[in-house]
Amino acid sequence: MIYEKSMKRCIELAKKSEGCVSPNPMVGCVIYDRNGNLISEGYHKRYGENHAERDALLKLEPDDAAGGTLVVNLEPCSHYGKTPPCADLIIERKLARVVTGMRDVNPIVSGNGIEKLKNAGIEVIEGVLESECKKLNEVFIKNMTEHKPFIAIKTASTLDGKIATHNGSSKWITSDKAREEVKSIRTRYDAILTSSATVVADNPSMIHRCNIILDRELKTISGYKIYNNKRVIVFYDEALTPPAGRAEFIKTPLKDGRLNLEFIFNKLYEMKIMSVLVESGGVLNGSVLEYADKVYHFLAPKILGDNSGRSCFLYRHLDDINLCKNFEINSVDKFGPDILLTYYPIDKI
Ligand code: AOF
Ligand code: ZN
Repeated sequence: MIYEKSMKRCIELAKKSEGCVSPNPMVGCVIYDRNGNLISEGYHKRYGENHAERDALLKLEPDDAAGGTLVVNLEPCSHYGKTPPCADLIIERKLARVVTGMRDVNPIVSGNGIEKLKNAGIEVIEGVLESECKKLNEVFIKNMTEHKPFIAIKTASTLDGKIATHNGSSKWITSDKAREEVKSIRTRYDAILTSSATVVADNPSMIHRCNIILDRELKTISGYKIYNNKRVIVFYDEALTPPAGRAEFIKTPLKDGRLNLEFIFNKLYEMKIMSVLVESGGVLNGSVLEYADKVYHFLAPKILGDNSGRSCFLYRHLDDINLCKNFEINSVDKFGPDILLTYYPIDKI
């Protein structure tokens, strides 16, 4: 397919905005003139700013793109939002052809942008590198279709799935290179979520613009490094009185003696926190697994072999191997001596 290379470039451009456009999708755009020469590129840089198509078109003189082709990873919008509709500008600039990666899942756009272009006599080619385009905007798709935040889990274990010895010794399982990659993964998410147990055991900094602590009994107040971050949200048992402090304390109902995760994720969505990276121990990882959309699993080429070592997912007792939760491996990458597996659940617990 001749537009695949251009779509790859759109995805590359879109990724430049990783961590900056939430709750909007990441979008990149390239434009060719009537002779097939690349004449402009653009992307949606920041929430509230120009969409990718507008960014690319406004770099050109009004007639430059006439008769040309515009390639974009998402259906051009048809609505008046923070900016006028991209579809209108494309029509005004007299493009002959528009190539898209996926339909917009936002119900106010979905299909309308394509229809507007077709009604104006523009040729539309849809679905180029569709699965890559959908992966790129997996957070946006989850948000728009389910009205919930996208939940990812990051864990780092030995080959035998251990994250610490029986007495909690865990520093460091993976290499510097793997830990650098963790920092880059964090920037893609609106918030990092951890448990009071991890804060108390490891006193991590987890430097981020928004940190969430699940702290039923309010054990972690101040002093811990995580509280030095820009924004800290603490979910705690609604029966307790919150301490004074600069964190945002949120009263939370319990379910089976634990903080109710469903309530927490709904609350986070209300607070416009569209994606969450969970970085914690096996117990919270196990509880979150039911809600998880994706797992980043670093594996160090080591075996702990201790039968009371702590595992990365700890939440049940089973006798039948057929009851395993199943996943689909998405990618395998190497960071120094370690590998990073990313995988997606393919069934419910
Ligand atoms: C595009 N190109 O680059 C983006 C699109 O709040 P607004 O006005 O920025 O509108 C956000 C909606 O516009 C968003 O939910 C999605 O449907 C679409 N985003 N569309 O054609 C872009 N970022
Ligand atoms: Zn738009």
